[in-house]
Amino acid sequence: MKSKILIIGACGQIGSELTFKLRALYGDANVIASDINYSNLEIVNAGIFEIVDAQNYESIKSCVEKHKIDTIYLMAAMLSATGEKYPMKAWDLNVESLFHVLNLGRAKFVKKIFWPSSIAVFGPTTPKEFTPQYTIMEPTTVYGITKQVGERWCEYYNKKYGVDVRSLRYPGIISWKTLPGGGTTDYAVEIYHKAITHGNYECFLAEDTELPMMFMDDAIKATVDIMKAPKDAVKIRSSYNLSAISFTPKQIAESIKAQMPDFKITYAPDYRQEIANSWPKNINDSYARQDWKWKHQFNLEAITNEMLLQLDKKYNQPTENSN
Ligand code: AKB
Repeated sequence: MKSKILIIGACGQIGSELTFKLRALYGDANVIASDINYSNLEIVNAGIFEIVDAQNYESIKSCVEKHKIDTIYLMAAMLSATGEKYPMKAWDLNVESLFHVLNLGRAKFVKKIFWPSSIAVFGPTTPKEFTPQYTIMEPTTVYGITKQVGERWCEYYNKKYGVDVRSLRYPGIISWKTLPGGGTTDYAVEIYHKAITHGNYECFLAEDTELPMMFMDDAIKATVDIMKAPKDAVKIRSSYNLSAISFTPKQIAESIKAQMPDFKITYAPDYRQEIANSWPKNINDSYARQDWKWKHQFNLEAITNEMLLQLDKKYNQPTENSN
């Protein structure tokens, strides 16, 4: 029997692309997209869409019952930069939504759950190079605190109640379809948009700030792969380190300049610099590579090629189907 999937937060950067991928894999009728509002019309109009409030247990449960859902991807979250502006809102959204979904798992309404964690679980006392799976974790952002506490609860619900919850520590995700919102790594998406629309970019991080990053296609592949893996292969039930590439603003600017020699970058670090400084430069994800055979595909050059190609089409050669 095919699983019936609910994506909560389907209008967002990762949720929207995950929706299209899961529909391609499992069929339109088996993947229900949901969000708190109709903010992404491409998703709203693309298939079954429900309004679901991730902070309301009954709202999620009634959607689960209505569509006989057995698998939830909980993609709704407030990210690091916005979380620093609204600490309590970030705590409430990120933690309450996770509890609701874990409790639906515990009560056997759903069989399988995906919940994203982040490199934000690490902090200034974590080793910055080749950050191990098991290491010091003292996050200094509200977002990081919610992700770390969430990881602990995922593991707890798995060990105590047998809930099949699976999780990845996403790095910064680069994509061209839907803009990210409120993250510290967002610069690595904005820079491509501004390169195409303005030919220049003012970066809110310093030129030598190295952070772990990944192309959306790789992030979606990792998400699908960990959810497809046999239960016993998923040995870590807090969250897996996940890695592809790392680069600095200067390096991404150079890769853009290789294709657009006139592109100019300037630097005006703001409050997000401190957040970035607290995170690892690169990540050791050997457990994911061993346990469920994770492998990334896109390097910086391939990402830049694809981003500039797609954004040029989007802004300079719009078609009826462009969003
Ligand atoms: C953010 O910058 O807050 C996110 C993340 C690394 O989880 N992209």
